[in-house]
Order: sequence, then structure tokens, then C-alpha cells
Amino acid sequence: MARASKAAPKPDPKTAEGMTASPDEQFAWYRSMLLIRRFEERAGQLYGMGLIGGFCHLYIGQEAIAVGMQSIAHSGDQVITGYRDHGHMLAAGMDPRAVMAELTGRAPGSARGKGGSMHMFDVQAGFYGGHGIVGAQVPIGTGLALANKYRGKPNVCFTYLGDGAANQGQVFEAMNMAALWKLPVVYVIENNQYAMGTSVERATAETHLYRRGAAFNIEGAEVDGMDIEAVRDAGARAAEHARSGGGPFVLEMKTYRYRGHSMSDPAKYRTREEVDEVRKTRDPIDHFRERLEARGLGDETRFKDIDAEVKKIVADAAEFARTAPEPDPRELYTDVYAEA
Ligand SMILES: Cc1ncc(C[n+]2csc(CCOP(=O)(O)OP(=O)(O)O)c2C)c(N)n1
Ligand SMILES: [Mg+2]
Repeated sequence: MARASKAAPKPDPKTAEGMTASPDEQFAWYRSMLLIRRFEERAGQLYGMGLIGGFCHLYIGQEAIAVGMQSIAHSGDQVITGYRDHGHMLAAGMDPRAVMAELTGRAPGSARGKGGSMHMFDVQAGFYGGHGIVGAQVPIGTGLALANKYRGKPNVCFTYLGDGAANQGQVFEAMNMAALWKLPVVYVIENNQYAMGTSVERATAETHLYRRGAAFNIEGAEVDGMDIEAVRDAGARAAEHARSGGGPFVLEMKTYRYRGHSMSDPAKYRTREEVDEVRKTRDPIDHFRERLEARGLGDETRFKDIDAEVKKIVADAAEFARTAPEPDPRELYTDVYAEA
């Protein structure tokens, strides 16, 4: 892999793991991306109906990243991210019912209805949140990697952050320690071009975010985050680097969010045409479906079956989240404060 200061290598499609994956595996990635897309669309509807309170940030457009990275993760690896987190949870295998019920603040939600969109956690799934403070997950993810090394575990922590978060001071402090101690962490920067209403160009002096770790000799690569196989290829190489004692790695995933920053977004900072153009030409799900078809795997009934299955899972999760009971008021102080 090239140093971060040089041009990042483009993933070589001939060596992409996707090329050697079985048709069943490829359809599983497709299904997983579609599940996130439909889940998020339904979450947006429930929000509009007043069933979800507080903040809610949708992942629509960025699905190939969480699914692609999860597909190369090993058992016991960890995932930690910011508040745009539903996609990572579903990709990690969390139950769609528990995630949706958490969004509506119900008792069977994954945080028992007390966390909401930004504060879910599932150690069994290897998912460590869900963090509302921009960049705060980066030192925590680095700490998880330190724990892996300290305990002699062969695991990597995938620490996700946004392009806006990449400018936060604590990110640099964490990267310095990770490089110094050669910690098994992969920093996945989801560069969706905007931090709320501010474009990368307006906020960031060095717009090539794969170079974020250059001051600490951390290698980096730029990746097409709309192409699941490019994500897998770069992800597998970065994880192998971290897992084998090479220390941290930075992946800059070039991506795009189709929806507003959160559910309230005046959308004055970009044009409708800009969004439509990405949807039309770079959509990660359409793009991958076309690729499957070009490989001769485009059996129409199989796509239809996946579509129907995903719709059913999402409808079931939404119904569950709408009808499940709210937490008992006596639970108000349970699990909110722990004395260590
Ligand atoms: C420390 C801190 N500063 C400001 C905010 C308000 N805020 C919430 S999201 C956000 C933008 C972050 O953008 P980015 O890192 O690109 O992630 P994206 O929303 O694009 O996924 C800001 C400034 C916050 N939550 N925490
Ligand atoms: Mg962003």
C-alpha cells in the first residue's frame, strides 16, 4: 500500500475479493444494502408521523460502506460510529425490530427505549454505539483497539467518522497514540461531502481525507464508497494491515448522503440536481444489481424474492415499533448511571 502522502492506489478489480465470492455471498450483500435502504425509508416515514422523537440521521446512499466493511470483518471485531448509525447496526446483525423499537422509544428497543437513534449499543453484535458528540467515538474506538492488543486478541476495531469529524482535535490525538502503539484500528472516514450544511471544501484545508494520518505515518487510501466491492477490497487490505501488527490505517470512503443531515434540514447548501445526479449515476444498490446482472446472476425472481423478504422484515419491525409498550416509568433511573 502506498504511503498516505502519495496518490492512493485504486482497488484492482481483478484482485477484489468480490470477484471470488460465491453468488450467494454477493446476493447477501445486495440484500443487506437493500434492508438498510428500506429500513431507513420507513424510519423517515415513522418520524414524519411523529412516532420518533429527538434526532434521527438517515444513512441512505452510504449503504455500501457499512455492508462492505462488515463483509470482511472477523468474528470479535468491533464497530463504533457517530450518530448516523442505523446502517452499521443492521450490517452488524442487530435485530431490525430492536433497532426500530428503540427509534420509537419502546421498552423492547435495544437500549430499552431510553437511547433513541444515536445511543444504541450491542456488544454481542460487536457494535459499540452510536455517539452524538462529533468525533468522540474516535478515541473510544482507539481504546477498543488498545484493549484488543493488551488482551492479545486478534481483533480490529473499525472506527467510523464523518468528513466533518475528521477536523476534530481529539481525532489527531487518538491517531498519534494509535500509530505510536501500533494499535489494530481502521479509521473509516465516510466522506459524504457535507458536515450538516458545510461542504468539505468550505471547512477543510486538505480535502484528501485519506491523508489525515500522514503526520503520524499512518497509511491511507481513497476508496469509491459507492462500490461495495471496492470497499471490500480496500477494507480487507486495511484490516489485514492492522490485524497483523502494522498499526492503524485510514480509509477515505467517497460517498454521498441523499437525505438531509437530520430530519430537519433546509437543504439550501446543495441543489436538487446534484442529489439526483448521484442517485442516477452512482447509487450503490442499483450499481451492484447491474453488476450482478452483467455477471449472469440477474435472475429476476431472485431479486423479487429479496425485495419481498426485505419489505416484510421492515414492515414487521415498523409494526412492532409502533405497537410495543413504552418503558415503565419506574425504569427511569435504571441503567442510566453506573458506579465503577
Ligand atoms: C462536538 C460537536 N460539535 C458540533 C456538533 C453538531 N453537529 C452534529 S452533526 C455535525 C456534522 C458532522 O458532519 P460529518 O462528520 O461530516 O458527519 P455526517 O453527518 O456527514 O455523517 C455537527 C457539526 C456535535 N454534535 N458535536
Ligand atoms: Mg459528512
